[in-house]
Amino acid sequence: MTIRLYGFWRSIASFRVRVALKLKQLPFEEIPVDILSGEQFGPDYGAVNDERVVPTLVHGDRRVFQSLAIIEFLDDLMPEPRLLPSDPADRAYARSLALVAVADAHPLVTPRVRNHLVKMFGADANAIESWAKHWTIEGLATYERLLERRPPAPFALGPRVGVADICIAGQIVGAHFLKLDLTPFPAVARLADHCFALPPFAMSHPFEQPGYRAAAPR
Ligand SMILES: N[C@@H](CCC(=O)N[C@@H](CS)C(=O)NCC(=O)O)C(=O)O
Repeated sequence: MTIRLYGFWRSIASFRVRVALKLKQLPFEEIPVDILSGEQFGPDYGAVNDERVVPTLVHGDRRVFQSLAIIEFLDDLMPEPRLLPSDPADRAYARSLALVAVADAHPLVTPRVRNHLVKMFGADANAIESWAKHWTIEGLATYERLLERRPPAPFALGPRVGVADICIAGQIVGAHFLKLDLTPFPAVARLADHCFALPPFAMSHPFEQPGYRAAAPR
């Protein structure tokens, strides 16, 4: 059954799902939704996703949104390689690590938040960049503290790559967009090196997507 992924080259949440699909070697077709031009608010995508955000994964007559829910759905669909550990405590830890980016750091730098800052408070390009850098660095600093306490070996939960690594890698992608220096976050940087050495991560990076070449990187 064909899997369709509504996503966008620049979207960190789409990156997370792309990596999961590729780790599981599930073929999929990606349908771009240009969230910078507002295509997510149009009637076509409105019929697909009521939240008006990417990604959405379509599998048969099932539509799943929210990257973490999608990744868990993929784990049920194709259990190997498992992206969430089966041990309850490890699974909770993996989800906690994932949610630092998914629920706390990443939402603050999405287009809807940036656009609202411009519209409501007159933020200019410098202010927006400084906002994005601030919250991206906060996320990286949180991960650094967490990874210092439980050092990756070599991935966050041990020898197998999983959902926590995918979400931490997404935070690194945010750092790449903003050209942030990762020197203050050595544990995060080491984990990123391990992740991006794997083709599913490297091939899913926004800078490797066809849309990146067509657009001026922001
Ligand atoms: N928590 C959601 C985040 C979804 C999200 O905010 N996606 C962004 C792209 S990374 C988006 O579509 N933004 C559109 C907007 O902000 O208007 C997930 O993990 O799927």
